[in-house]
Amino acid sequence: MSDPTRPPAVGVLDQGPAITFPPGFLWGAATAAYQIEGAATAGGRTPSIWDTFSHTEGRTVGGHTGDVACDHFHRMPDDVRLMAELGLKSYRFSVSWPRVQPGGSGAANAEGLDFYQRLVDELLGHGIEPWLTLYHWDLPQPLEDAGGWPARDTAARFADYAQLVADALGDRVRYWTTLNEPWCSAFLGYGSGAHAPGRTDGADAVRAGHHLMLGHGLAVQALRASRPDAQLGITVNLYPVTPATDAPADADAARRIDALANRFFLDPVLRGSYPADLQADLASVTDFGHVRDGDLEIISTPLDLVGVNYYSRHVVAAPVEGEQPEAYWRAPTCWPGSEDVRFVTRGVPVTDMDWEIDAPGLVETLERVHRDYTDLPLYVTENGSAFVDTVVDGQVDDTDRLAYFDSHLRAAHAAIGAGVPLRGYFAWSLMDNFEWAWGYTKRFGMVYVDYDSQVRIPKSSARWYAEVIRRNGLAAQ
Ligand code: IFM
Repeated sequence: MSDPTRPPAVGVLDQGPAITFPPGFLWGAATAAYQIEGAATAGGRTPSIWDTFSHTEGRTVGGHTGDVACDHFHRMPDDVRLMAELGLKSYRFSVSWPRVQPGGSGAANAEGLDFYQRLVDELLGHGIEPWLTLYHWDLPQPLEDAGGWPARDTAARFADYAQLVADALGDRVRYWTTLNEPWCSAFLGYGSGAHAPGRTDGADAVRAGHHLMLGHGLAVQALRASRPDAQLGITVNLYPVTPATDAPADADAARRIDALANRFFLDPVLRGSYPADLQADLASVTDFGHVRDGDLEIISTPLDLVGVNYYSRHVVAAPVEGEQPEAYWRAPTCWPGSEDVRFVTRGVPVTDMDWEIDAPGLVETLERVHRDYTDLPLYVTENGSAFVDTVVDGQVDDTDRLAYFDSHLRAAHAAIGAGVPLRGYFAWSLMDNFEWAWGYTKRFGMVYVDYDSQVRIPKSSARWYAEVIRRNGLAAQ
């Protein structure tokens, strides 16, 4: 239930008229394998870095792990029925690499693949378009033991894995995302250590980012060769980065964080080069000697679409002696070479993650990608919010989350009006799930999950979203 003392979660964009999205707009919801599947040892699945990390004391809140999660592995047909009841046009899920290729190399695991074959068939049987993400952070542990993403060979392993999945599912899956949020894999996984594998080395984070993108490019080439009709893309998490004041030093702080958070990935993938200012900023961290001739051509292999995950904005300021950023994802070690930049809180309403609610930032982000980088179709592949939910009489009235969705969908519509070729929107998330280092303490779902009984309860936001899909738009407020 919403906290009546908290200021309303919307109000940053005008609320109001009924709006209609273009015909064929792809309405969906997203999840990720380790966050919902559970069944961590079923059918030959071996540990990923997230199994190891979550089983290491002190890494996740309450020592929570994805061992059981939402038990989606065993409840998949019911979960797909629920998606159909909500009227989803598409479902974005990720494949667990260690389930389909235990250990991260060698032959496919037929039992693991069978789960995704059944999932895809079930979706298609309900008229729901499957949208497959190959990598949502669950690197097989043996590949981490061999060096992880900072090691170049991991990129080649990823391309082999992509081929193996394409061989099994390419006849039925049209939409493919290679990586989900490579910034998180690289900079939370190897920089701040807040995510698996929990390493804390700025140069490794930069190398990891490069090899993730190299793996992406190699995977796109493999998929394109075997499935010419597939719609191929990558999903990046983007933030508008705003200086706290007009001071030139704050503007420079914003430039630096924008380079690390956004342009680090957008420029190589969509322009085939690293930004010169980023390389200069990182001079004390790395000489980019890990970038070999030809890498950037592979990384910028043409795509069919770009996925954007949007949650919030960064407001930053020049360093002040002795002040430290607080939240884990803003921790200095996330930002190699720019550790001293301050992240400023503006006092606007926040979600349960303490992320500022900023719907206009979605318009800015989409417009920027379209204006500065590409004419390709864009999709919001994740957008959503964590709030504290309470079950009252078997119902969850999540008005804050509903308002968040409403304001961001109005922003998405405004972006389309401004000429952005936005073709779809995926709510994060279909159901409550394992929120990484936060374990089960943060709920992002439109569907409430009782982790003891595994009962699912569609929240008010789910019923509201079903109506949005039905009318292909929003009713007047
Ligand atoms: O839960 C995550 C998801 O796995 C990736 N994008 C952000 C979500 C909320 O933190």
